[in-house]
Amino acid sequence: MGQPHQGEEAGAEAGKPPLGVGLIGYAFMGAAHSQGWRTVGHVFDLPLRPVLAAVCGRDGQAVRAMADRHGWAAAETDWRALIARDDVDLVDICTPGDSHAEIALAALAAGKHVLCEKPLANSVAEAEAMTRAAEDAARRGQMSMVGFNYRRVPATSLARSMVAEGRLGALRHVRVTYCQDWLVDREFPLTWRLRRELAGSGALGDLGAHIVDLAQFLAGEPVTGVSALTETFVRERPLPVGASSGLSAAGVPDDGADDPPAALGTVTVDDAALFTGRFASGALASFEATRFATGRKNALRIELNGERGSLAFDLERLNELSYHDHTEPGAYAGFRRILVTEPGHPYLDAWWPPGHGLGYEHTFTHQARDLVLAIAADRPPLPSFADGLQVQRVLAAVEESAAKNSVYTPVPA
Ligand code: SOE
Repeated sequence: MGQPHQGEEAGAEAGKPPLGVGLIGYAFMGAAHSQGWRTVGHVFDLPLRPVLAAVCGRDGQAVRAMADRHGWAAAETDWRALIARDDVDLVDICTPGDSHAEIALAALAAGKHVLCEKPLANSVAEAEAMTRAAEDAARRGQMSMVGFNYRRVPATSLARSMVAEGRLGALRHVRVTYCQDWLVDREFPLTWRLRRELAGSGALGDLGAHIVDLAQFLAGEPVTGVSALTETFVRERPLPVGASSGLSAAGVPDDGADDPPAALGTVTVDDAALFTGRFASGALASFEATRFATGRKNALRIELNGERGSLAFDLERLNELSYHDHTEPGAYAGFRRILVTEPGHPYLDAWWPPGHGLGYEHTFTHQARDLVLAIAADRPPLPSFADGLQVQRVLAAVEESAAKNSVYTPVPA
């Protein structure tokens, strides 16, 4: 058998109908999604064969290098051209939030399936328009999903099953934190994530979106109201300068050599958000999202407390789930560690023998698997754009509450 042409797969996938993927955006999330698309067909037995058809980015040289590095068959510099390609069936949006709505609406109008990174949009209005378009498109057989990848850790999927089967009983508390520290250095430049017109918000939308979705996913119910504080600790930062930005300190085109000290720009988003919330059942929640937790690199921790027991997950111990069964006799009760690597655990049938753990990147392979299976079954995948809209409404209520000195603010249904 000759070598498969680029974009074709040998072996188990041969003969499966192709699903052409087009990726827009090629930074960290673009690389992580590429990993997922590249591996999913080799790990899971899927009814469709994902093909890395094209990747798009504004810098032609950089996107061609990324295509070569990550196995994309073609490179585009205009996202509209990517959407128009006949070999693209699914558009995967990994750009900053200010372009999510425009690209998703165009992709849905062009008859494509859509995977959109979180947060779904930079505003509730955008998220509402995207949700309407996605629900219309679903009636035409086009599927849409939001990239809340932490739902696809085997341990969090197992936790969801345990809550759904009543192992915790009536839920009383959810407490969840997502802590990073990459902004502690005042000299970190004013990149896109620190500009409201591009990112929509700061730690709140970037990290807070994850923990609101994960809390609602595990609890199985929506947050109905919040009281919030947000803060921007460092209000001015150096403008990006040098060849990579193409701008000198004075903000004019330059190769970056001999720049004077960088000019400062205003940070227009939050550095941290702390908020409490109430679930529909009356359970109480606490949330913390920060980029100033010095020493914490990507520390997501969540704990649920119910009448019959508790569950706790720590992203830094991704293959483990802590479980306390409160129905056990007191003498023997206590948190025990479930090593989530058994064949019967979510996603694990496809991977390694028990005890051989997975990592952060595998959540993107699982995300790709779940989306491909939904497309093949003509079944809307979760989390849907409507789920993304619910998160966007919580984020907006947080900002509204914080602007009114933490007054309790309902989340519109
Ligand atoms: C922030 O640095 C970030 O990259 C988030 O944007 C991702 O969603 C998260 O998974 C890792 O951290």
